[in-house]
Amino acid sequence: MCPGSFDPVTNGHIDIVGRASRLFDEVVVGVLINQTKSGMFTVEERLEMLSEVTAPYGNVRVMSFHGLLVDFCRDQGAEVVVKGIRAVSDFDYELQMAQMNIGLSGVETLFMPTNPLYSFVSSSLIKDVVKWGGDASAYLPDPVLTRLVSRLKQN
Ligand code: COD
Repeated sequence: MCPGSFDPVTNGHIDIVGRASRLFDEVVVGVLINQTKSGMFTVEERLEMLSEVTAPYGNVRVMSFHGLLVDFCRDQGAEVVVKGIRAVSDFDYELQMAQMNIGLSGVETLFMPTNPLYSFVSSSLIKDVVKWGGDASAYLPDPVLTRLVSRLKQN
């Protein structure tokens, strides 16, 4: 299980999903439906972009979920959550979530060190860079960059 907001999916996310797809028979990418945070892209748009960019892997399914991650893992038969760690600052929060999740249901969390090419990449930073005309082409897949640029032009 690779969960997240994916608003939008970046090359950092894809790197983790791709590496997970080599370690496990099947990978579920779970997009959180967050009722309190609307985001730039709708959940349907995020699913579309994720499906397009993960299609080459063959063993990756993209789905949305709401509520607890551990419940979604149980429903999908996923026994391991895979998380990318960019920096020590990620680790503090991720460790807390991993321990809560194992306490709630026994689901394991596997931390993968980020590819150094993407260690500073986050969806929110990328949106800001593109908004102000910066070149984010190294950090986003082409179809995602195209959609982001056109979304920002509309706003
Ligand atoms: N390089 C490597 N990995 C990265 C990068 C990068 N550049 N950017 C992001 N990642 C990885 C991280 O592992 C991150 O966790 C994941 O991708 C998703 O990132 P985001 O930013 O899209 O998503 P988040 O951090 O907003 O997602 C948080 C969750 C949805 C996973 C979390 O809130 C959750 O599990 N919610 C469900 C409710 C629940 O169960 N709550 C109790 C938790 S204990």
